[in-house]
Amino acid sequence: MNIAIVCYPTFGGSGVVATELGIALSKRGHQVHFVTYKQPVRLALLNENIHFHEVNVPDYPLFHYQPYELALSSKLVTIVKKHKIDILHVHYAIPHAYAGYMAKEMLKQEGIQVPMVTTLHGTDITLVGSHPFYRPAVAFSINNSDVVTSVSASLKKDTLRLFDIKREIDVVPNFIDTSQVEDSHTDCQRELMAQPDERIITHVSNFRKVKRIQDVIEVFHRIQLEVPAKLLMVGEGPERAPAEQLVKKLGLQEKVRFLGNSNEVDKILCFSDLFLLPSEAESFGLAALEAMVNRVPVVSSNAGGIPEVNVDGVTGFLSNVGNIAEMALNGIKILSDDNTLAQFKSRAQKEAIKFDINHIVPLYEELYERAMVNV
Ligand code: GMT
Repeated sequence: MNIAIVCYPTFGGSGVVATELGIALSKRGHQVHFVTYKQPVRLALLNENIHFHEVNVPDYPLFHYQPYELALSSKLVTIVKKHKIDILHVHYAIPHAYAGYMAKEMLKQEGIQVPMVTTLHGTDITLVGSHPFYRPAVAFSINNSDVVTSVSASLKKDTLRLFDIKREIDVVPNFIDTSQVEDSHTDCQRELMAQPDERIITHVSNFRKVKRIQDVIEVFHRIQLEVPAKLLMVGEGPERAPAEQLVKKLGLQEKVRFLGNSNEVDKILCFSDLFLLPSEAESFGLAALEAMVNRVPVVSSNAGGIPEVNVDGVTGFLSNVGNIAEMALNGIKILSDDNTLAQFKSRAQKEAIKFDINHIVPLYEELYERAMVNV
């Protein structure tokens, strides 16, 4: 198949899922065309099956806001025609599903039918998409996609609750490439980060408010009073500066390291003992899954789709959003003896393997076939 994937190219979860999916599809012999404003961060190499098309929005004095959707839909029209695209797969409803729909309609005028699969990721529904400024356009583009998927059952429920949806939504969970993890474990350099008697606790995110970064610091503060530990904060975003201030206020500067964005998260997770994810909302929690496949148990909130990934008492623990006292106690429970930690580590990885890429990618291929038959 010739597949066009529209996504954000950034470190955010939806971009990572879209990129990994495209790479996996290309390995299965499909021609994959990424269409976005910058080469996706996880797309290291292009090859004969992977192509990248940059969307440019030239500036013009009249534009207060640059018309990205317009440029994207025009680009899609050109690419569909030039590369005989069989399917458009848009990740994150805003504005991709809307631009994809416009491209489909323009192509229809020329007698070209191209089906569109829309994958809902989370904040496009729960945080941004349901805002009255966007809701009608988001509902319209969901209702007018040929196939719609959500990354968890919880997100499907939220979509049906927040929008007037008149169509089926298929749940296709996020996935992980377990083969890559085994490779990265060959050079695990724990000694660079902590003393032998210290546990390593990690958080990875884009440091937005929804991630409750202050809770990460507060939970760590309580854990390290009982168990010698270091905290590694991976990522960048608006909540980094307030988090650094809190670290200072609590006198934790020697124990907390901010590492910024990283393309080598697996190498950090390979020496981590615990992952913290206290998010306010999380449709799936890809970061938790990435931790688990690297044998890192997860102490998290029970928001959204996290319980579909982190199994309470098995791969880690779940608490209500904001219950930092309980999260800290759960962390201490996991970390305080080697046997318990080893059990959680092994169960975390076992559970994560259920989300292996080889189980999930064929589900998307089936949906592409279905969309192509029904268009
Ligand atoms: O919140 C983020 O980290 C970014 C955001 C995105 O769409 O780029 O993530 C959402 O999609 C991820 C991939 O499907 C999910 O794993 C995240 O749970 C989801 N984030 C939220 O719902 C807050």
